[in-house]
This record gives sequence, C-alpha cells and structure tokens, in this order.
Amino acid sequence: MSQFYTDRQLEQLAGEFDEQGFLRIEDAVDADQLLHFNAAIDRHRLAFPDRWVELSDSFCEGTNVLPDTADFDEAIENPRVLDILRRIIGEEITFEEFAIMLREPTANLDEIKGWHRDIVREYDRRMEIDAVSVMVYLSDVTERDHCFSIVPETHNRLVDLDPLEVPLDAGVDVLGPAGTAVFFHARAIHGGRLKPGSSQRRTLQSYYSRWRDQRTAEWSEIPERLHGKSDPALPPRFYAKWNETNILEGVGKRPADLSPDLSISEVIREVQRRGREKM
Ligand SMILES: O=C(O)CCC(=O)C(=O)O
Repeated sequence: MSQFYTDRQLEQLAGEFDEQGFLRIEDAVDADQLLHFNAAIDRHRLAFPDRWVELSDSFCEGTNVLPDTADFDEAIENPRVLDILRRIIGEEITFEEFAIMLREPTANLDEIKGWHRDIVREYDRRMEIDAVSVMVYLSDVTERDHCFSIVPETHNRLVDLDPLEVPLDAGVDVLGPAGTAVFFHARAIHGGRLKPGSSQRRTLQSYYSRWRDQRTAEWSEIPERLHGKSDPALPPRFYAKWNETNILEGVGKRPADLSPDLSISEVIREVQRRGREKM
C-alpha cells in the first residue's frame, strides 16, 4: 500500500512509463530536501574533489559518493519514487548506481551526451539494457536551461531506431521545477540538450534493476551502512548487489586492459570514449 498514490494512480503511472519509456512527476522532493541535497553537494565537492569526473566543460559528475556520506541515502530510498518503481519493476527491484550530475553554463554547445542508450552502446546489444533511471532535479529546468531530452517509445515499440539516425532537434525536452523526478528506461534513446543561456543544472540520478541480473555498473560502491540495513519499508533485496562482481559488458564496467593505477574518474573518461566509438 502506498501512502502517496492510489492503486489506480500507480497503475496509470506504470502504464504511461511502459508505453512512453519515461515519466515525469513534480514534487518528488520537498523544499527542505532540496536545500539539504544542494548543500551536501557543495560540501562533497569541497571535501572530495577527486571523486568528481569532468567529461566536458559542461559536464561534471560525482559517481562514487556513497562511501563518503549518508546525505543522499534518502534520495535513493525516496518512497514517492520507490512506490512507482516497485510497480514498474516489481519486488525484485534492486539499487544499481547513484550519481550527481552538474551541467555547467557553457558557450560550447557540442553535447558529449548526444543521443544514446545507457549501459551498452552497441546497437545490436540494445535488448540487454534493462534498467530504470530516476533523475531528480535540484534546480529549476526551464526552456532556457540545459535539459534532459528523450525519444519516446524507443525502449519498446520504436526499439529499432538507431541513436545515430535521430535528428539533433528530435525528442521531447523534459522540463520542470526543482523537485521534479524523471523516470526513464535506460534503453530509451535520450541525451542532454545544451542551451546557450543556461544556469547550472543540478540533478541526482539513481539506477534500479532486478537483483537476479548482472550488475549494470560498478562505479557506485554500496557501503555497509546501506547493505547492512534492515528496513521493512525497503524492498527485500534492495542492496543485494553490494558485492556483485559479475558486471554487464558496457560503459559500467572497468576494462581489463586499463592500468590498475587509474582512478575511477580516469577509467570513466576512457570507458565513455570507447563507448562513443562503438556506436
Ligand atoms: O540530462 C543530461 O544532461 C544527460 C543525461 C544523460 O544522457 C544520461 O543520464 O545518460
């Protein structure tokens, strides 16, 4: 039983997600949580600059922050989001990955995150992608701001569409006030759309899948604080992948040929570069 949605609402939301490949709800996070998350980001960047990866002058990401702080646990476990995810994925739902994304104002509008599918970049392997991402906006995203864009139904009915064939101006820009949550299927074609007058855009992003599958990415360590937790409000195997070493071949996996001396940031940069080559 959800305390936020009726059964009928959950059914409608899950139905919309299944058909469109994405879903947007406002007020997933309240004003106090927004203040808390934004302040936690500032603290983390100051205290742990090495955990942050810059993939371009507009793209900065914190990918392995959970070992350093419990500040974002409530974003991963947000019941307003989880109630919907449980309907979409079922009780086998498990947490995969968490990242903080900052999209900075820039005059360089060449987007590093052009149209793509997540996790696996090879077109022929697109059916292996089976995860749901939830992106929570911590700043307002207006038509003037860099935004997340998605091509509806490309997770399913239009799954044969190749990201390389999608025109730059296609897709739906998903705008919304701070506190909005956007759920999207990782197989749906999506990307960032950069705007010349954008403010800094801040988002939190979590990925979820099923606990029986391989892990989709190994960038977010799941600390004991989370996997040792016994919370009846959470799905039963929510942090089951904390020690999973079987990682899906793709942009979530450290390539075996890279030097062990490279930091996670350097590895992610290289994996993203190789991923773009494979498209
Ligand atoms: O919203 C954005 O800026 C891009 C997000 C994206 O492409 C991704 O999360 O894979």
